Amino acid sequence: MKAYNLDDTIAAVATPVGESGIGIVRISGKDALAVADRVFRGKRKGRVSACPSHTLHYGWIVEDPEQAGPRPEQFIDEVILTVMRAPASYTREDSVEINCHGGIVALRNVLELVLKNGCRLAEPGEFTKRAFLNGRIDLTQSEAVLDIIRAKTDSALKSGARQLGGVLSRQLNSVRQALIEVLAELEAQIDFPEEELGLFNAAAASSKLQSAHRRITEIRQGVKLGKILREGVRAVICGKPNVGKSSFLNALLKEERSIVTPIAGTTRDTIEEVLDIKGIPVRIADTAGIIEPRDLVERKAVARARECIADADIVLLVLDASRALDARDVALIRRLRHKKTIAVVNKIDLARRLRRDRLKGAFAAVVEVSAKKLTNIRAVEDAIAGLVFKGSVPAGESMLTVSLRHGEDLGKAQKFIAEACNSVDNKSSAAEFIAQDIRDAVLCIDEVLGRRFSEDVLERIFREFCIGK
Ligand SMILES: Nc1nc2c(ncn2[C@@H]2O[C@H](COP(=O)(O)OP(=O)(O)OP(=O)(O)O)[C@@H](O)[C@H]2O)c(=O)[nH]1
Ligand SMILES: [Mg+2]
Repeated sequence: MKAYNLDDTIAAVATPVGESGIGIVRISGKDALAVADRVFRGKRKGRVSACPSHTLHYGWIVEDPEQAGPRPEQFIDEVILTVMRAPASYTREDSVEINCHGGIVALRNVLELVLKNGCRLAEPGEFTKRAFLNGRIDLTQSEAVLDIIRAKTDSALKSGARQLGGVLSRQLNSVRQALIEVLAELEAQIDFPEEELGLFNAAAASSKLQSAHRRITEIRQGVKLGKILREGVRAVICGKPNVGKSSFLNALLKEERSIVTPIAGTTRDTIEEVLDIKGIPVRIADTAGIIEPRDLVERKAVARARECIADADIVLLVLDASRALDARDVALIRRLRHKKTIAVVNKIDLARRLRRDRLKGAFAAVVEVSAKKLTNIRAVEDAIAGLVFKGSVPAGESMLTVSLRHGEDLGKAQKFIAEACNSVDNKSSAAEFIAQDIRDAVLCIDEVLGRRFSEDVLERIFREFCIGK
């Protein structure tokens, strides 16, 4: 395992590049306050390093603050500087945040000056990595930071915040604790087999193991949900030309995103947008309705539409209520029979020719709408959410953004627990083997919490972060 270097002082711009009111240069490490002394000239006399923790200081970033009376042209930026002393900071190290003006040049110059005065440029996620290595948060909480940054809907944000708040850590720690208790009893029995201490109560152990298994099942259910909240579901709108696919996308988006005309074959390429449907980020694509491509562009559009349908979690097949189903509709319906498909029967404001009974049994749901008059669009959203969650997003304990990594480790932990439980119930293996299974289960849980970690795993997690976080 690599020895993680926590001895140097890191710095980075923590805000996005571009013009903004404020931009922040963040510094963390044992020299953070000394570095601040070397670049900051406060309005009030005195060094930053002599200031108490959690104080704000107004002043200027200058090349050489010690020099008597630097001229204004030597001033780099007018700033507010925040001092946070270890351990009461994000990283648990001495930290300084410099609130500069948010221009690219101002920020770059301040950062360069800070780097020249004893800092190293931070790697992506290094501030959060330090928070983890210094023991302020565990690995699940570190990952939650990323979930919060990336959240695209309120539910995703809430879920990330719960995980950062330690809900998942507490649940896992309590399962871990229960396993350790059983393990201790088993080990006592292994160490003192002759003594009738009555230390190992098989029934009690079995019930503890079962309960641990059950609790991990609940946590794992959050895996699927968490993945949905983070990555969203993919939906695709397809159907024959001119049935109103683009109109329907616009109705869902409540804006004119896709071009709508009475001419068949208007949409010649796939258009993708993200919608928030009851907290689920839904990536939705409008496809070209072309069936017989006339040129290369249209041939490519058809290929793209097919790919989109193949990748989609949910297909929205738009049908025209004012026309009877024809062979092409039937062929499309047949092609979609392996997908989760919602039939969106559009143009119900017109005289009806499409027979309802022809659609029976072929779809996960059938919803009748008018994209033009915006009738019943909500019902489609309900149907989508229904397919994803079989109800709306629950806001309960289980709603945690458990990543795929956790899913795998927790699955392994469960296998070991089941094995151990089985052996206890059937008295089928020696105490040593049962103890080993429980130890392995604990190791898997430790992996998720980051009590044990490999450089690889850390690398993978923090690589996803932006610089400055
Ligand atoms: N009456 C009525 N007309 C509609 C409705 N939805 C769409 N239309 C009309 O149908 C025509 C085609 O609409 P589009 O949304 O471009 O259809 P599309 O399926 O995207 O067509 P392509 O991109 O060519 O495949 C336009 O003239 C729309 O105004 C509806 O609910 N009622
Ligand atoms: Mg279209």
